[in-house]
Amino acid sequence: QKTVFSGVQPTGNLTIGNYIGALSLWVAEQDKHDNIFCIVDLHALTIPEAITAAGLREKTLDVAALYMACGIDSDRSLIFVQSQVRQHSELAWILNCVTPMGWMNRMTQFKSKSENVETIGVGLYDYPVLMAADILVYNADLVPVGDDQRQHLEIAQDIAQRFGNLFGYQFTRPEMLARKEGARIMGLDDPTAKMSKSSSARGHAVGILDEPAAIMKAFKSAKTDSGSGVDLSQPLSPGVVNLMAIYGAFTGKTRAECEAEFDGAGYGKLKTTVADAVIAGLTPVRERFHAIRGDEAGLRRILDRSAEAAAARAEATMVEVRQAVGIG
Ligand code: AQP
Repeated sequence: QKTVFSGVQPTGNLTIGNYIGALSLWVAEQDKHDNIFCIVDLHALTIPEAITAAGLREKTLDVAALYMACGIDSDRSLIFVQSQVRQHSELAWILNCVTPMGWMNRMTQFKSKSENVETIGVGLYDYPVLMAADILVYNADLVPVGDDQRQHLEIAQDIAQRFGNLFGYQFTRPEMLARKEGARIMGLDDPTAKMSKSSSARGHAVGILDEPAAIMKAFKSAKTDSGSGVDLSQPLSPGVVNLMAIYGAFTGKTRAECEAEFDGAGYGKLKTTVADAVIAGLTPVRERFHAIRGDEAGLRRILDRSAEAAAARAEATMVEVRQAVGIG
């Protein structure tokens, strides 16, 4: 069985981008693998201006409940909070020391995320090394993520290899697992920008927990193009492609099936049909979320139990890593 590792930062309200690119993929693959799913709260500290201590604690529990509401089964998968397993931070420091700054300087997400931050912390720059530690500490084989994380996964592969060359301990090379379609859902307001949970632009994102009326409203105002409907004799505009990708992800239909279904349809019809599919898909998730989140003691028990199991696995790796580098 292959080991799967992935995580989401407990920042903002998770969007259908997170759902399509990450969570729904985890669920679809869950039965095939040995799964480790983490709520990466240490990563959420990389933009400290955007969090408060109380807010971060709440959001961390929200995201854990959302994992389960989306279909992650705590009997089959570990679901835990990153900061509860100290080995992530320890390995991140060790990997920091073997990661050339030249590699880090190429990270495009750092460039785009630091644009809106007044004082850029070293942690934001170092985000990909902590992510590499998250993955490598479990010797994960597969990392199901959206397309925006491709570069970070590649640097994790490179760090693993460099560590092996320097110290002789070879981590498992982690491979990316991404959807063929829907690996990068774009903003409804601007189909050239990735849908992001930390964006505050109006009409940009659809939250997994949004109410049906809000979802319908967001799709009705989604940006398409100056045409009036789907015309397959012309190249489809990015906004229309994005709507079809969302529709495909929620209905299981291929791009070709979506195109055939909407050929000749007006944009109004396209938008409401996509919205209906999203509402139908998310309504049971929202209902389960409220039930799971309502039982906070039960949720904490699951997180504690998983963290203990994850820590035992991470520690087994760290024993070898410490030995390899000569510490501990
Ligand atoms: N628009 C997207 N389309 C497909 N997948 C996406 N993911 C994020 N946005 C999209 C995937 O969701 C997972 C969790 O991401 P994260 O919380 O670690 O941070 P991120 O990648 O930076 O995602 P966001 O939503 O943009 O968060 P903020 O705004 O907090 O930075 C990852 O697997 C990601 O690929």
